[in-house]
Amino acid sequence: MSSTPTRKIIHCDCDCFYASVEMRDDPSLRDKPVAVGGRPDQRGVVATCNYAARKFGVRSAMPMSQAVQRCPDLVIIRPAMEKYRAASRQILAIYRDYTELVEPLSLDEAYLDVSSSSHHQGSGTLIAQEIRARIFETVGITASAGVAPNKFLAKIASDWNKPNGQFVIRPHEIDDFVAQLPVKKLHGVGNVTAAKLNKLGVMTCADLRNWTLPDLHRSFGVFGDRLYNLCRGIDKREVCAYQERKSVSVEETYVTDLPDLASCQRELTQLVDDLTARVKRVGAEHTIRKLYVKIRFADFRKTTAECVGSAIDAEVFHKLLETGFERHRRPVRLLGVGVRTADAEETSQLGLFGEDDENDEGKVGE
Ligand code: DCP
Ligand code: MG
Repeated sequence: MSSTPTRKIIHCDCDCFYASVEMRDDPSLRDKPVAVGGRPDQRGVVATCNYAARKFGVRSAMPMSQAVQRCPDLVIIRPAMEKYRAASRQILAIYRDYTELVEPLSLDEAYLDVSSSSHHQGSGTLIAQEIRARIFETVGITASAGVAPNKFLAKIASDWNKPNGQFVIRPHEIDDFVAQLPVKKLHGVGNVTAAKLNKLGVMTCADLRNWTLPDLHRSFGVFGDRLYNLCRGIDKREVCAYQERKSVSVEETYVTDLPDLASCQRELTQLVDDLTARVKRVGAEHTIRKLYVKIRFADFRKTTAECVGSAIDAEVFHKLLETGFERHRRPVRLLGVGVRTADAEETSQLGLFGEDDENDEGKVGE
């Protein structure tokens, strides 16, 4: 097969990031269940929660009112994004001491390619250990890390011994490790695809390996290629240090549902103004390729209407809103408007079968 040399990729992910920063700043929170997010009486959602709260079943993206039902003693803290951004900058600076090839995925998560690093004689294990120790000393929070020959495996590995742990997958261990993984763990396989596979009797990657490439193509289109490789532990994606942003958006969850299309149209105007300002701020005006409107209905169903476009156009957004609204015609709890930018095409390929439309109630903050 490929003769490219084995790479060493680290995926680093802080533990309950926003909550850890809050516990650092107020140690009396350490032994209590803590959630960071919006107010329960104003339809706030949980951005994250510490591990004590997770024991009660509290989770990211859950309505805060539900979180309080599960954990009546939950301490709720409003997000302080500036603090989290500052912590994130410190962490990034630590990563960059080990390699130029750092690809941040969010404020608390990044891939590092340390294949050419001379630290610790190039040992990914020791580099990851040192990075985690330095994050703890400098920022005062814990992080977990995965070390593996590619991004897909490094990401799974960082989750393996969470919190405050790390896990290494060496080249000769890949085959056995991946064989027993449930297909749901594969990058790009959401609930819908997993259900489809399970229905066909495919539970683990070992099951999936029985499928030929043409079979996978027939059932999954272009994504079939990716599945073929992933279930064998193959992932050639590079760590991209200078990534363009893929979309810019703004959204709002309303304290009371917007009852009809007319009230949504009224709110949309403000959102489009906010988006215009944001796109300008990040310098994305000339990379716009698509416009979209996202709607979350009162019954939590979500839809996205989008079209090709190269500039923000209020009229187009209003038409998209109408298209999206007509799909379910009921009160609306969340509206968002956004633009997709130049290099987004490739990644949107992974959102097959509409699975992006599940389980991603709006992020608080970013
Ligand atoms: N976040 C958010 N809304 C979500 C998910 C996450 O605002 N639906 C924010 C809060 C998190 C941060 O992003 O602290 C990082 O997200 P992670 O998915 O890495 O979750 P955590 O770091 O909180 O927990 P874990 O220990 O599972 O990584
Ligand atoms: Mg995290």
